[in-house]
Amino acid sequence: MTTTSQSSLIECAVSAAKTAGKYALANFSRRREVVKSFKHDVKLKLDQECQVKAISVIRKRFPQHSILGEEDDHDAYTGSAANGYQWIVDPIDGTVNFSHGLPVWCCSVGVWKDGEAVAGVVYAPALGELYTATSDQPAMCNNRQIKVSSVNKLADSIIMTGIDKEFDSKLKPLAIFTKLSFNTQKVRVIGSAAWDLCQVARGFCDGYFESAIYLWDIAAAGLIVEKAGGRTRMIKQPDLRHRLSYVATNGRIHNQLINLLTRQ
Ligand code: LIP
Repeated sequence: MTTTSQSSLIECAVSAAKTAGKYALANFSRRREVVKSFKHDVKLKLDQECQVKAISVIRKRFPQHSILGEEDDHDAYTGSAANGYQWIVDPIDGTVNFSHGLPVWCCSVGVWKDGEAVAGVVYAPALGELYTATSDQPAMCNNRQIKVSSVNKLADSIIMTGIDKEFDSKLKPLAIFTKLSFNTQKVRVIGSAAWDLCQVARGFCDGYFESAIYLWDIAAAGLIVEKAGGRTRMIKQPDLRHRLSYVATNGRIHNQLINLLTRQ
């Protein structure tokens, strides 16, 4: 891929993420307008409105590309476009945080070509943080290069994780949380996978794992981790609902973390 096309992709992804993120922040007083409530999740009107904002930016610049958004009717999704480009959008990642007024939430826009991430943007407007990466440019936070940590022992690490939306149906996330707690320095559950992954990328923590996360949560931030010198792995590939199991680390503790997670 030519550098020009990468720069046009990242420019559009930044514009889409910032348009959606700024709209969410400007409408923060409407954060409690709920479309549907679940026991451990919520769907907001602003989720839908921010996705429309982001997609309108993408469609205007790349009308031939396919787009997968968290708020879509996923049964209607027809997969990546004939030209191989797929935009993957989470308009508000950390929706429950956002709805309660917590500042840790972000808009994630990933661009994949033939199934490989080529550009990723994570914009956390309430924190003033813009994370970017392309397959041929390093990971940046607010235009400053970021790198993963040098922690090389799992026992000395902070691992970010999450409790998935449907955890009532199984206790697996809690069992993993317990196992991680005994084998790391600390485990953190912040509530925004894309932001968590960006903390691995900038070396503020050392790994991330969720047993049930969605493609739009990791599509941009996974590339940002890799371009910051880290490693990622889909332990379970996306199912028909785009749900998967995902690990990301600073590279140095990668095998230690995967061995712990896969050990009975
Ligand atoms: C959230 C993720 C988080 C996960 C939550 C939820 P959403 O995404 O960012 O890591 O633990 O269950 O999936 O729903 O806020 O876009």
